[in-house]
Amino acid sequence: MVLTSKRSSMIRFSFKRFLRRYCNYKKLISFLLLIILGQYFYPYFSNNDADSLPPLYSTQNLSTDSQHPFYEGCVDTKEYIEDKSYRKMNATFVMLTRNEELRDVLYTMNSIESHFNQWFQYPYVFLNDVPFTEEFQNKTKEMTKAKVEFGLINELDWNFPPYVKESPLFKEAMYDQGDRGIMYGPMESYHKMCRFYSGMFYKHPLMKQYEWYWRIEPDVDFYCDISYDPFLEMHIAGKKYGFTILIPEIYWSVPNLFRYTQSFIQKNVGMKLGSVWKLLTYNLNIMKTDDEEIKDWVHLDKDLDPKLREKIMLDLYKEGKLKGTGHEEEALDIAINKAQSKKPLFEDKFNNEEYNLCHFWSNFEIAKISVFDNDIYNAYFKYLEENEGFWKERWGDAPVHSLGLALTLDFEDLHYFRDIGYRHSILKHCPKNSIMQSNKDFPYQENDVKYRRKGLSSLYDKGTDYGIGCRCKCPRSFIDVEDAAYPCMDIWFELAHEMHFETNFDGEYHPSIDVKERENKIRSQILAEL
Ligand SMILES: Nc1nc2c(ncn2[C@@H]2O[C@H](COP(=O)(O)OP(=O)(O)O)[C@@H](O)[C@H]2O)c(=O)[nH]1
Ligand SMILES: *[C@@H]1O[C@H](CO)[C@@H](O)[C@H](O)[C@H]1NC(C)=O
Ligand SMILES: *[C@@H]1O[C@H](CO)[C@@H](O)[C@H](O)[C@H]1NC(C)=O
Ligand SMILES: *[C@@H]1O[C@H](CO)[C@@H](O)[C@H](O)[C@H]1NC(C)=O
Ligand SMILES: [Mg+2]
Repeated sequence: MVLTSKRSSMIRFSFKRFLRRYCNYKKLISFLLLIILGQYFYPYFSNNDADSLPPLYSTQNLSTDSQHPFYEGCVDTKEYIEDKSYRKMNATFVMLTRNEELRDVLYTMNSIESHFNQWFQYPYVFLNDVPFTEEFQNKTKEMTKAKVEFGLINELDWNFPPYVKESPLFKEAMYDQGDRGIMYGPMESYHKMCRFYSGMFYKHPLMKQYEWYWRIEPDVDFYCDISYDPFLEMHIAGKKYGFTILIPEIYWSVPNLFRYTQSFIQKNVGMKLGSVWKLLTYNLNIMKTDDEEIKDWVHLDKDLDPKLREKIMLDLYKEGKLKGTGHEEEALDIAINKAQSKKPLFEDKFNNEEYNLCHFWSNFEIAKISVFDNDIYNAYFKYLEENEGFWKERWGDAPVHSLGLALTLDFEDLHYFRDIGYRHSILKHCPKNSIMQSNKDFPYQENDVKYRRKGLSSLYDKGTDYGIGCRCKCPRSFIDVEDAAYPCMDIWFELAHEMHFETNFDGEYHPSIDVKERENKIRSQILAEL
C-alpha cells in the first residue's frame, strides 16, 4: 500500500496533485464545497512539495486480513440465496422522512431495490413525526415486494422536553446558530432530527422487532449492484457497524461535544474505550519526559525530532562544540527563531487528547441495533441530552454515533463497505469494477420487471485490476471522497494496515516515546556529521 499521506509527516500538499484532481470547473466547485465540509487547512497543513505524486487511494488495493470487501466483483445472487447455508437476517431498512419528500424517497427506493433489495426482500420502516399520508404509503409500497411499515414518532421522543422548549434560551439558541441556515429550513426540526437519530430511532417499537438495520435517506444513489447479503456477511465476519463514508465534521457544529464525551468517560471511572477511539482522536500525550520545555512545545510525534535538534544544537553551541565547524551561524539562527516563535496552541485539548472531527457519515449505516441499544451508549446519550448540546449547539447524529461507538467498539468490529458505490448530496464514493469477472459471467437478472435494465442502463464501467465493484456505473467525472477526506481515510488505512504508531492502546492512551533515548540518538547523529 502507498499512503497518500502519513500523519506522522502529515499531508504533503502538492500543487501538481491539486491541479490533477481539481483542474476543471465542476471539480473545483466540489473541491471548494469539500473545503467547507472538511477541515482542509486544519490543523497541520504544511507546504511541503512531494516530487513524485503518490497514487490515490481509490486506485489501490488496500485490503488487509481484517479489512477487506466481503466479495470482490459480483456474486451469483441466485445461487447465493439458494445455498443451504444462506439465511435471511432479522433486519430492516429504516428511514426517517417527511410526506413532502415522497419524490426523493421513491428515488432512493428505486436505487436500492434495483441494486439490491429486489433479490433480498428486506422490509422497510418509515418513521415520521406526523402520520404518513395515504399517498405516501401507497406509492412506497408500489416500489417493492417487501413488507413496508409506517411508524409515528411519539411527541415525547421527537420534541425537546417541555422545560427546554419553555426556556427563553431555547428560541435564541435556535436562531442564533447561523450554521447550515437556509439549507436546512427551520433549524428546530434539523436539531430534532439529529437528536432523534442520535438516541431515539433504535427505541421505536417498529425497530425493536429487528436485530439489524440499514439506514437510508431520501435522494441518494447506489452505483453498484450489491449481489450478496451484507447483513449475513457482517454476521459471519463478526462485524457490528458498517459505513461507506468517513469524513471530518464542521468544527463549529460540535465545539463542546468532545469535552462532554471526555467528561462522560471520566465520570465512569475505570471505563475502557474501544480501539475505535484511535480512529477519532489525536493523542497529545505521547512522550515520557520531565523536560517542561519539550512538554510545552511538542504534542505530536512529527514535532519532536525538529524540537530536539534545535535543543541539541543550542546545547552544543553553549558547550563550545560548534566552534570552527561552520555550524555556529545555524545555531544562532535557531536561537533567534526560537525567541520569535509561539508555543503551539491546542485549544481543544482535553485530557491530552483532541477530537480529529472524523465521523462515519450516518445517512448510510448498516449495523446491529445493539451497538446503540446498550447501557453504555444509552447512558452516553442521556448525558449528552442533559448537557443540552442538541439545541445549544447542533451536535449531529453522525459525530455522536461515532464517538458513542468508540466507547465500546474495537476497530475490528467496523466494516468499510468499499464495494458499495454511494452518493448523498455532493459526496460520492464509487469503486472500479472488478476485472476478475466480466459482466458476461454474472449478468444482471432482475427479479422484478420494474427493474429490468435495457440499453444504456445495462452497460457498466470497465473493470480494472484493483477493482472490487460489481456492475458499477460511476458518475463520469467525480472526486471519490475516499481520496479527499483528509485526515480520516488516512488514519483509517493506517489503522487497517497496522501502521499506527500508537500500538500500546489498551482502552486508554499511554505515553510511549522515550525522549531521552531519542535525544541521545539525534545528538550522536549530529556529532558524527560535524
Ligand atoms: N419526519 C421528519 N423527518 C425529517 C425532519 N427533518 C429531517 N428529516 C429526515 O431526516 C433525514 C436527514 O435529514 P436531511 O435534511 O436529509 O439532513 P442531511 O442529510 O444532514 O442534509 C432525512 O431522511 C429527512 O427526511 C423532520 O422535521 N421530520
Ligand atoms: C391507496 O390505496 C388504497 C387501496 O388500494 C386505495 O383505496 C386508495 O384510494 C389509495 N389512495 C391514494 C391517495 O392513492
Ligand atoms: C428479531 O430480533 C428481535 C430483537 O432482538 C426479536 O425480538 C425478534 O424475536 C427477532 N425475530 C426473529 C424472527 O428472530
Ligand atoms: C487485494 O489484495 C488481497 C490481499 O493481498 C487479495 O486477496 C485480493 O485478491 C486483492 N484484490 C485485487 C482486486 O487485486
Ligand atoms: Mg440527507
